[in-house]
Amino acid sequence: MKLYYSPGACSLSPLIALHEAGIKVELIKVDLRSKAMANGGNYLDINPNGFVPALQLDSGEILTEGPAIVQYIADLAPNSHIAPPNGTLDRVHLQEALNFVSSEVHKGFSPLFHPALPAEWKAIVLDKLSQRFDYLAKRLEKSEWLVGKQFTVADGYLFTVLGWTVPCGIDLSRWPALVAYRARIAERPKVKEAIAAQ
Ligand SMILES: N[C@@H](CCC(=O)N[C@@H](CS)C(=O)NCC(=O)O)C(=O)O
Repeated sequence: MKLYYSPGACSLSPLIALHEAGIKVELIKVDLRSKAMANGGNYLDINPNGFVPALQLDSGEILTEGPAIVQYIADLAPNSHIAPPNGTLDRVHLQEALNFVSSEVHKGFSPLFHPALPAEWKAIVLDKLSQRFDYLAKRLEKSEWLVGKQFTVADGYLFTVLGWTVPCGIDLSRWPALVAYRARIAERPKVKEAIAAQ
């Protein structure tokens, strides 16, 4: 399999899932501006939307959308227990968490990476993200992980996007539970490996 990725982007989330699952893949780096791939091709031929991540299976089939990709990876390695089994209510809670991280946090950050973002809009975006962080911090004060009693792919995804508080100049120390959560995940050997692999 091949994972199309860009250092620091949301593709770190499937990379964490792959390391936690013990699955080896070929990494193909993508320049998100030019859409050029490190192996010489045009990434738009892989994903016409131009965004990472994409996972290419050995059959050649391509999967896109981070929340779908991490669940596919987790199901390839059920003994890694990074997703509750399909058909359980906990699996629905995992999908709930992945969707929340995707639509409320990941895409909440996205305007902040746009250089032409007007100041008034930026203030609205930061306020909305603060509300999401308040909610997540309350949850993570009571529970170590987003779903169930152990690390799942939803934690790898939230860890990834919370990392963007640094380049976006958001002071995460306002939410000590989120600082502790990120530190807990950063200590995981497989997460360290994934970060280094980028
Ligand atoms: N809906 C996609 C969004 C992925 C996404 O936003 N990727 C960003 C990096 S974090 C990207 O590649 N942006 C470059 C672009 O959109 O051209 C998913 O959830 O996988």
